[in-house]
Amino acid sequence: MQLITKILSSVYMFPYRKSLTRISNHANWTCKGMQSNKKFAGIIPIVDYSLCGLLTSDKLLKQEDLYNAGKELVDAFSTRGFVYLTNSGINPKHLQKAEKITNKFFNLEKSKIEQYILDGGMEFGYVGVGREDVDWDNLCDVKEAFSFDGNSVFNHPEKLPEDICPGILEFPKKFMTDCRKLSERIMDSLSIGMELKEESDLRKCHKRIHNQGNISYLRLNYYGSADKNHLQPGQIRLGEHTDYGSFTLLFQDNVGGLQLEQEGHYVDAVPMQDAIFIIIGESLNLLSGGLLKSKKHRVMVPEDEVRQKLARHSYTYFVDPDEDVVINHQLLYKDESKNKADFKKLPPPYTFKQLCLERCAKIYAPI
Ligand SMILES: O=C(O)CCC(=O)C(=O)O
Ligand SMILES: [Fe+2]
Repeated sequence: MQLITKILSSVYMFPYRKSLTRISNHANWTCKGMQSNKKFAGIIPIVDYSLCGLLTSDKLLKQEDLYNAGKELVDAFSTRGFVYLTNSGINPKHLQKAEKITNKFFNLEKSKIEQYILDGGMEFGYVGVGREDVDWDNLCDVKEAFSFDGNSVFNHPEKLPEDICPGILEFPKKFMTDCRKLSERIMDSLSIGMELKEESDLRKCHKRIHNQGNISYLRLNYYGSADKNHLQPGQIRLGEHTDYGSFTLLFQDNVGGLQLEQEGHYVDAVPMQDAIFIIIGESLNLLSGGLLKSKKHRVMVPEDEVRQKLARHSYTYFVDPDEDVVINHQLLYKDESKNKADFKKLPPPYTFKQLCLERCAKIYAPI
């Protein structure tokens, strides 16, 4: 009890965790009945990516290591749909910068922020409370966000709110470059781990990341203090949804609230120090012929009164296929028997762009 009080008071005193210190490190949790060499944080499989992460140069990267990590990732994504990736090599400084910029930007006067409102698409601009909702039948989600797509950050820096938030132009360049590089390594691991035919290599579906024709984007999510937002009973921070791209790299702070659907129930995704939470999106679920699972998730307000007072930050890097990729035609496996679809009877091609347009129409209220 004393320990819990101590932990909570340290979180309260440092509302946003100086060095992204999470509540505790769960790396050594194992689930009963699981093979002992598999590690879990609660229900989330942990994959150690040290041999393939960004600290390993392209030159030193070994196919064998990509294969081994790929097998572990495929095992986790095909059973659970998500993992905690440790030792990714993402520079912790990016997260410290993201924290500073997030605190600065979302505490500016609303009239300033609203000049940068998201207008068309989903990949660039500010979204305030009540503008975006994954489920309009229930109370609105209590969150704000700012999204940066690579095309804006790298090719149209004039679009960024540097005038009201100095530093917001530079930091996403480095962070997104690392996220892209890591994502490409993950794609290579998955292609090898899934034993895809060479022509179906996942990188071929993601050739234009950070350029026109691919909207992969970084999003700063800010869930304001629950007591200041006067939440109504039953109101939550982010409603139940699945992501719709290929996969999402999620960096969450130590406030908690993320929950994952598992066999009809929601289970807490307890924050894990220095790990990236990765979840499969609908497009990769389709492209893999259903092998990699795309799971529902949501963000709740913590029940604990101390934590409710904390603003929660998370940073999501959505890895999306190129807009013209047909997502409802399965990629080809080396093992012909896994290529289940009868290619003569395939449904009409449905591109990622079509999926995005449909989702945008559903989740955004008109300005
Ligand atoms: O903030 C979080 O932890 C989850 C965010 C999320 O699921 C999303 O933006 O799609
Ligand atoms: Fe999500």
